[in-house]
Amino acid sequence: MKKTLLYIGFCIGSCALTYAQCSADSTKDLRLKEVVVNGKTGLDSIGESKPLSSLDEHLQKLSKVTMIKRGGYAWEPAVNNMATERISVTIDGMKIFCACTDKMDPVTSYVEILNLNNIHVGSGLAGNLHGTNSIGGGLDLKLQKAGFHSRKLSLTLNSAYETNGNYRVLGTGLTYSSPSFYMNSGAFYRKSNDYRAGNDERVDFSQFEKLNLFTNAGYKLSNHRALEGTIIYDVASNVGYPALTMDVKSAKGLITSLSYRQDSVSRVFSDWETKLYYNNIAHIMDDTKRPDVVMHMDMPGKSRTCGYYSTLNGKIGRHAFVVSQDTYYNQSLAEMTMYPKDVADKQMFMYTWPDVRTLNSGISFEDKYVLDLRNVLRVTSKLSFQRDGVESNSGYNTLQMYYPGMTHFQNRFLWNVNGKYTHYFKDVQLKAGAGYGTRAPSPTEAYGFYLFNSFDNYDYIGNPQLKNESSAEGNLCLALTKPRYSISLEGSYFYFSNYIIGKPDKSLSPMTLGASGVKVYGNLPHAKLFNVNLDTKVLFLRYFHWVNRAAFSLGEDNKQNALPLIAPFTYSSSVEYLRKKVFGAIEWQGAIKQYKYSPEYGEDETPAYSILNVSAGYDISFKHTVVNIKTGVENIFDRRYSTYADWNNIPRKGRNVFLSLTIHVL
Ligand SMILES: [Cu+2]
Repeated sequence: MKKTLLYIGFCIGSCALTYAQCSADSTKDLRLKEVVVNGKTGLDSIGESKPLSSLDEHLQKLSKVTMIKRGGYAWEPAVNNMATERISVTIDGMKIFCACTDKMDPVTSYVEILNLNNIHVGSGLAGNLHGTNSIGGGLDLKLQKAGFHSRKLSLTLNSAYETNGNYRVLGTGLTYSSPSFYMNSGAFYRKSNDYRAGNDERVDFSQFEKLNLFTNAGYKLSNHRALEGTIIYDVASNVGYPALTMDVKSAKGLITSLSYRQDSVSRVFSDWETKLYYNNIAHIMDDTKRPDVVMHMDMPGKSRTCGYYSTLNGKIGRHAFVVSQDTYYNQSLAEMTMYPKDVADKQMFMYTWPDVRTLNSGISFEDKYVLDLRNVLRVTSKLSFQRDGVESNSGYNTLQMYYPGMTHFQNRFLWNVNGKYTHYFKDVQLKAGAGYGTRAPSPTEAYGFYLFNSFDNYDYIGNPQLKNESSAEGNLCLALTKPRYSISLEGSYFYFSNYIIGKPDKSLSPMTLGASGVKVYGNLPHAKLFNVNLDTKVLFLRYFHWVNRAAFSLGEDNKQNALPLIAPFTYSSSVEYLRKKVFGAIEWQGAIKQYKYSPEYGEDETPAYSILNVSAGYDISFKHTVVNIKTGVENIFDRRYSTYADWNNIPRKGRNVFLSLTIHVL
């Protein structure tokens, strides 16, 4: 009886998590290959209104996720209005760190949508079990794996075209599965010229090209044990960044992993996974195509990470728990060589990331305690040790001039603890959570050296003596799920202590010509951030879905000044029609004027905007073949607009007509 109750409890728990929306979830069609708790999103790209759109475009449709845009490619994701430094982005639990000091290459730029099975969006401190230094939340990009099934071979061919930018997409995937071996491989290619903003205005330097190759394979050693491996090679070349002063010649990422999995370990322990991984990112910037370059610069960067994690799942009575131990070692190195116009003048060389090394090792724990059918308590905690510092002697000597007391390496202890209580009452789900956690400064914040930020026009210098930033978080969610409609209202509040941000230092003079000054990273006594999201879904006339979303955020520092890059009130509303093989959708999205903005960090009042998109699709199936055709028009009225998150107000795409064709041969 007890067991049955427990089982029902778990089922209710999982189902409610799937259907009610107390978690980030934006697509209608959830692929439940695995139950992901605390926020999940099925990445069923074919079911989307624009199937072969970039991963960035997929991400920006998700609740709580916003994208900071510096060009046509590689947007920077933010969760709960917190970007790279405060969130963790992992690929199947693997840690990867970008190699660009200007944030041109977020982790999400090294994968393709066809690599992924789903994206797990986690909010706040408990957002990502494998996350480190993440207080805002996390994205875990779960890779597509064919899995061990009965013998099957399938082939997918993808192609798409977009008029705006003459954007071409080609991709193919081959999947083989059998009871003891599987492999899925693919190649994906994208190329776009400069895109056009509304009113037919060309956005120079917004072109890009990208090739992605990937293979996942698995081999069953015995009934309960398997080996799995992944190789992804991704290379982007000739990428323009209209909002920045430089472009990218090439950004190469090699991502590899090997893991050992075992299920039914013992009566208590169910699954055990140990994964070893290594990734290498090489980033080369380029200013040779820009007109009027006062001084030519070479700015290569690299980031290499190796690590492992070992995760054990188990169940004792009403407790379902996960214990994970993980360690990684990262090297981040970036340099800059300046070539003066006059050949007689001396070249200048410096490290902008002086061979920063980070060793981080931690243990995390999650316990889900099913009190009874209606009440579930989840507690998560992570404790980690971090040793970081500067390996390069010349880089160390330079930084030491600014920080005489600085040591080569330093140790930090990081921890977080978080509790969430869920109550189910008929169709209503109530969640309340609270937590506290810390994060270490990023390589840029701690050791960056004269990094120019084109947003506020300041050079930035890191500060190795920064204290850890901490956050106290509270969140509340109320969701109602009926067969024909659902509503979810969710709010989160973060109170930061020792908030890390750059502040002007008048005693220093900038290195970049024309810069307004130098900012040095420091700890603000406190800052706060509040987010609220409302999501509704209505099913009507059998085949129509009406989906609405609204979000509002507010961020303030200790002097009640606005924090930078905080979204104003944004909304979207869409009606989708789906009947067997026919699909149609109309979507309206926009934002109100950005009343609260931060002039200190280079922001201005972004005007309100709204745009309209339409799309339609049709499936044709033969014996063993399914053909999916989709077409649509984005920004129908060719509005010229930019959002609060567009770096230096570069405008977004104007009218764009797309056509995609996917052929799936079973
Ligand atoms: Cu770069």
